[in-house]
Amino acid sequence: MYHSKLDSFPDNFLWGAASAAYQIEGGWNTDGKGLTIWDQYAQVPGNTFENTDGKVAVDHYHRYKEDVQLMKKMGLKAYRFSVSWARILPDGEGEVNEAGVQFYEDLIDELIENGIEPLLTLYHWDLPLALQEKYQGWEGRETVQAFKKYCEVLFKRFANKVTYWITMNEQNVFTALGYRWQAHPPKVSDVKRMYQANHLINLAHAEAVASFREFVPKGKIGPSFGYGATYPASSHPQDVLAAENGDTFNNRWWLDVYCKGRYPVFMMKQLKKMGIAPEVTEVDENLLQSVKPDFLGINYYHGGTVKTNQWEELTKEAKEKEYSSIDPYQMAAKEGEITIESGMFQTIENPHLEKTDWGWEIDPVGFRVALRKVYAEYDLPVLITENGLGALDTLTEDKKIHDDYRINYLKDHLIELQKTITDGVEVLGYCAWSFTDLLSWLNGYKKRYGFIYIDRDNQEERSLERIPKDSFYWYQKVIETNGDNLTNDL
Ligand code: BGP
Repeated sequence: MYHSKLDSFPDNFLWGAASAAYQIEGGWNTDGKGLTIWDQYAQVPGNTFENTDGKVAVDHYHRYKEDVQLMKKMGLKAYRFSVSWARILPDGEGEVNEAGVQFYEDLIDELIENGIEPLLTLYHWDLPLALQEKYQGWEGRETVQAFKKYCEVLFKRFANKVTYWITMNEQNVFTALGYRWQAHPPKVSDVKRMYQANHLINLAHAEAVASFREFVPKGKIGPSFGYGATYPASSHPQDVLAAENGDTFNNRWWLDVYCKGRYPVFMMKQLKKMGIAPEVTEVDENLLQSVKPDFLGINYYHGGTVKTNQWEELTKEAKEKEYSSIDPYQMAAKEGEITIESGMFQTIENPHLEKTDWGWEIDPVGFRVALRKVYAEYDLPVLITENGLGALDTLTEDKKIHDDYRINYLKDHLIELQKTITDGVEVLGYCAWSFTDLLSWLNGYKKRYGFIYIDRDNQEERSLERIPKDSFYWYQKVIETNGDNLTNDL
């Protein structure tokens, strides 16, 4: 749709920025905090980039007041952060650690006093280590109950202070990296276990939403999903079908469960045939169907492009060669590795898109495509819970960071967001990733996302001084004008 004039951003639009506990807090064993799976994982040489860890991170735990003052200076309307479960329940399920709860209460109070809406994420990947050891983490149903207990501690304590709550951060990402690609704890490579753990995480999400209705009746809750649209490589019907499969595999497998309370039929049937489908009881089904989120949190970095699946091609080849029997499984095994995707789609590069220094496609229009798709399909307001550019920043001698590349990235995405709002999508707010520089899970401290530079690198903590970048002042202006300045110079 072409719009000659764009609608303004809504008056109460939540202009925000985001973070996650492990990536900023530090204080890894301070004030009674228990260990998390990341505390342990990062200690094993070779697991993380240059063995970076979050022991000190950017020391937000001790400097949160200074950070909130910078948020205020920037004019931020909302701040998304996550709570570290092991600060609240050090062993994941037992005694409450009052000092941990108090830390978040102080942070929340500080935000509110400075006119900033807290957006609280319940789970951003730092599972208490004790639960991993006792119950095999998300593979044990006990962990679902522990999560419910943890959530209820926070619901009861902050019901009157926090309106917006996020259950799981990027469930699609952390399950794949943890149980398939061996890049996150628990460093497993087993897709059957991945789908089973993922199912239990769905139950944990649903339990949290159900309790939320009881304890925080006036609040709003939803997941944060790592979402991107799936493009077909061409208009060839096989590519279009592949894109359907890709979308189901990458997105609907989670979004349908969150929003419709059931798994998508085609994918479930496919996983059953492969013997890797999760075991779903009737009680589970009822629980999943009994809850619905209030909004969809969307983390948008990029989508993907796919072409027709490998077996389709191999079968065609076999027919052409007039093989008597066609067994694509065996043929594929001969040609290379069989994956879950083999029979559904093949991912390819998109020749129309530029990439970041880390090879992530840059696709602002895809942001609009993605938001339009989820809004049309699930009929829920969307909250952008992450979007941003990871880059190598240079500190000049006069202590400045001229990050025009980040400004351009954010600006392009925000203009597309404004078009999306003009199209008719209900968007509650936008949280740039991230407020300050922080620890990238797999890329250390040099991949910087923040509006505020932190003086530290992979090996050295240095002064941890906070230095606003050019993008800080640019975003300040965006917020001040409620986004009206974005299209001024178009
Ligand atoms: C998302 C995570 C964030 C953050 C971001 C950037 O997947 O929710 O926690 O890490 O991606 O990713 P990276 O640090 O790998 O560049």
